[in-house]
This record gives sequence, C-alpha cells and structure tokens, in this order.
Amino acid sequence: MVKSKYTVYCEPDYQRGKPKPSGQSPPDNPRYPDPRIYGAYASKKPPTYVPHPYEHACFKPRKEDYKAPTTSGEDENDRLCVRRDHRTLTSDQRDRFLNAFTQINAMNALGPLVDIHSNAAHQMHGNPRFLPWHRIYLVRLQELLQMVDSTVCLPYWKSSEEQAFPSWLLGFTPTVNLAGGPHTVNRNIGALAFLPDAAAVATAMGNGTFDTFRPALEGVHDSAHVWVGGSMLGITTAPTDPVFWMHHAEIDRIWAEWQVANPGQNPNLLGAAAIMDPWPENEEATRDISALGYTYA
Ligand SMILES: [Cu+2]
Repeated sequence: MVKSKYTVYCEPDYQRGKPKPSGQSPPDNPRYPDPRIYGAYASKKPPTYVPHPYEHACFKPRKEDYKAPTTSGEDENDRLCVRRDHRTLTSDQRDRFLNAFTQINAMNALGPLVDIHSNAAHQMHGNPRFLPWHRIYLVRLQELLQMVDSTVCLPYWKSSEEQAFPSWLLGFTPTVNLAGGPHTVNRNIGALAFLPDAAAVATAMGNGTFDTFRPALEGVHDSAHVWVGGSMLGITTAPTDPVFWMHHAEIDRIWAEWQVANPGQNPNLLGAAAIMDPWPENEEATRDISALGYTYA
C-alpha cells in the first residue's frame, strides 16, 4: 500500500488493536448545520463531543480524498456511486468505509443523523413511506461519507443469501453521541430470531402491487434487525451500527429490483405524506436511484 505523505491520515487496522490517542481535538462538522442533510434538526446544536476509540489517529481525511461539499444531483457528469455486495470489497475498500464512518462520527456528523431516526413524527415505519424515506436517509449518510472520502459507496449486506453477519464488522463497535447521550454499538447476533432466507425475499418480490410488496419487504427487514439484536433492536440506536446502513442498502436494492419488474407501481402518497421530511425530496424524486446518484452492482 502506498504511504500517504499526509501524516495525519492513517489506515487503521480494525481487526488488530486500536491506534494510540494523539490528543487532537475533533474537526468541526463542515456540513452542520446543513438543512440538506439534517433538515429542521440543523437548527439544533449537535450533541457534545466525547472521545471515540479510533478517531484520534485517523479522523483527518487524506487531502487527495477530500471533496468539497457540493449539492448532489446538479452535475450531470458526476459518476454514479456503485453500491456493492460487501463480500466483494477489497480490504482497502472496507477500511475506507470504516474510516469514513469513524470520521463522520468523530466530527459529530453521525449522531444527529441517527437522532432523526428517533423521531416517529417522520412516520418512516409501517406505512408506504418506509421505502422512499429510508432511500433518502441512506443518500444522506452517503453524502456524509463522501465528504470524507469520495471513493466510498455504501456496501450492501445480502443477509438472506449469506445467513451470517459480516465478519469484518464484528470488532467495529463505535460509540456515537446521541441526543440522549453516548451509545456504544452492541449486538446479540442470532439469539432472538431467524434471518429471513432467499425464499422469504422471493415471496416478497412476488407481490405485484406496492401496497402488498412494501409490508412483505418491511417484514423481512424487521426480522434481520431482530436477528442482529442489541443496538439494531432499537429504533433510536439502530443507525449507530454500520450494519444498519448495509442492511437498508440491501432492502433498497431489493426494492430497486422490484421497481424494474413492476413499472409504474409507486407508493400511494399525497400532500405532506409525500414529502420525505425532514428533507425536501418528495416521493417522486425517490423513484429513480440513478437520479439520486447511485446504482447497485
Ligand atoms: Cu428505519
């Protein structure tokens, strides 16, 4: 691996021990407050900073990886971010994902995003908003990750096929500052539920209308949350675990595949229900993933 001349950057080995604290203070979150990312939450102060295990040696992005914050979707020449099955990532790609996740956490960009998931007023579960709302939620995380490292695209976890937890995440249990206080990721893998299998996903895919497909897929999604357990069991804590985002990327990928097979089948949402608050996107803007800047491999 080529050594960077920027000494503030390190490529942490998450399997093997923690880097030594450097005594540095965290960088400001350059995206906070940014209503595009945090919606109305941007007017609130981000939670206070507490140290995280990995940030001190590693929170600074490499200069060559840094991309100035931009408003996505405006540059037609922007290449699509390719979301891949996590099993196909190189170790460098895995490290970059974990490093970017660590860094957005260290700069308190992650906590406020997790807190948005705590607010049931957004009505993002148990109704047709479930899929479009989480699609935008994932785009917001991806924007934060790319602020640190423009090469990072969210990987997906095809749990129905894999029937196992991604082993490279096992040792990665960050502490995230939430409005209610710091939360450290924990898991209770396989203790409370069965992981839905490929047949369960195929059954969900067999639904020909959005109103039957959505609850079937949401049920598959729920079971995987319970299967991971721990932080993933709670709506207020689930997005602190990187596997939450990889699990939702898989749910989003399944929906994208279903959309191709069932053209014109869209969530039936009108008026305020069609706005993916706290963000400005409406339901129609969530239909085409390439328009949102990504694709699935
Ligand atoms: Cu959710």
